[in-house]
Amino acid sequence: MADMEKAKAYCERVLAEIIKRDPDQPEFHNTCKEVLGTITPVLAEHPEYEEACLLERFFEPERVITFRVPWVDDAGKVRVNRGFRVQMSSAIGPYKGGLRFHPSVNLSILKFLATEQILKNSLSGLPIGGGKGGSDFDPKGKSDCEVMKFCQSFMTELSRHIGPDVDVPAGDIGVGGREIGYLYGQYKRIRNAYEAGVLTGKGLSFGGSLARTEATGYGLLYFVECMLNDNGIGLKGKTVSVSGSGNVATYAIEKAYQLGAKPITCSDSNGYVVDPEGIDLALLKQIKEVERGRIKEYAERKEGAEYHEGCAGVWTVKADVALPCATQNELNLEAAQALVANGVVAVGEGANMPCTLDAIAYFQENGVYFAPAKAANVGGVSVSALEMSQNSERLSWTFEEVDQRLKDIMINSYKQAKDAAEHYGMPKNYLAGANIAGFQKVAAAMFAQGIV
Ligand code: NDP
Ligand code: 2IT
Repeated sequence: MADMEKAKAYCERVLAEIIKRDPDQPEFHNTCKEVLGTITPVLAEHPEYEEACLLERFFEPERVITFRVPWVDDAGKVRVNRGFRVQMSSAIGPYKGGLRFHPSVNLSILKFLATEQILKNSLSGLPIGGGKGGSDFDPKGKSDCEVMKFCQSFMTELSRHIGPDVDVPAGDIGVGGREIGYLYGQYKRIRNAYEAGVLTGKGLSFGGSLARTEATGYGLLYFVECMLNDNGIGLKGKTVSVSGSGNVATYAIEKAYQLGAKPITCSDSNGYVVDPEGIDLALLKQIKEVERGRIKEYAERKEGAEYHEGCAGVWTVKADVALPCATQNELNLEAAQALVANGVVAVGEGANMPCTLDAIAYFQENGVYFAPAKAANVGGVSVSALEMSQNSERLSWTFEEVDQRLKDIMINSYKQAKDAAEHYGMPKNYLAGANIAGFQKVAAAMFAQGIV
């Protein structure tokens, strides 16, 4: 008991210090609060961690790089963006995590994502540390040539800081196959070497892995199915509301169908679509992946589908399972109340921290099964790590082999979250379980490696 009180005081002190030191980083504070609110039992078992300032080191990035990204647009005008890479933790492997290109990108968001990535990567069971990067560049409305020029300038600087055994970026919001291709081309040109393992999410003809495109969305559904089966509910026949219409949302919808559920919504930052017949996946892919259009066009082209302005409204649609797959803080307390009032049984986070802390608490208080991002969306980075393995052995595995490994990883992620939650007396609190299981491994590695 005394140990628990001491551990709690340690967590509170560290959180207060983080907020005082960087008062203008609300997203990062949110992550720190969420993690520190759940890992006290581990710290109570390991009083030596406090003496080693383990938490102070865990939440302080090993290195943060920010840089200028100048480029010239199609009209000949010079543009200047800001580039970042947060190398958060190399305790259990090289820094690993995506790049986000979105006007909202700043240090607070990237530190939150990099911290989540440490614990997520630990839960993957694969040897990867935590990192995240990106830029406030907005790919929307830019020509392919402009995107290429931006990517080349971004990589010209980033290339000094990454490598197959150092730091391995991949995609995230605004960074997909097109961007990774341009980034890889420039890296290869600068290094004059074919170091395929420096980036993941590459095209299949130059070292990409089968099933990486599908991995995050598929993995989310494997996790949610496993959680529902384990609780005697099942996924078959359930209606599913999905937000977003990018990489994660699209393949979550695809796998939901394959597992016998019916996805009825999707969205973008302008609004959302409801299709009571079930989302037409071919039409969605045509609009978003081929034409790079807006989700509004879906309702214009599909009879029976409705479009509504304002993306948050998607959570007012009645569904059995809700899968937020767009961005952080997209599902707040009000949305959680609407979902619960409509009888939602489970929520699975495809995006990183899409639910606010009060929304999560509301789900848990109301008996909604809650699958937290760091355990439920680990499929993407896991197949990235499998891509690194294939690059190292200079071989390509079949889709079936990668997909089977992905399934095993997701089931293992669920088990780790479940077992840790049970072990520490918080059954079904998969968020606490995921934080604890992810943290234990990283903390043990940090402690064993001394004060670095
Ligand atoms: P994409 O760029 O492919 O798609 C993002 C989607 O989210 C788009 O529909 C976009 O709409 C919407 N969106 C973005 N920002 C906002 C916003 N501020 N408000 C409302 N909607 C928004 O990205 P991904 O699908 O790759 O990523 C989605 C989420 O999943 C992110 O949180 C990401 O960190 C997370 N994730 C991604 C992984 C991956 O492998 N790609 C792995 C694990 C997690 P619009 O076009 O209008 O911007
Ligand atoms: O948030 C994430 O896990 C990702 N964007 C994927 C990172 C990766 O390295 O594949």
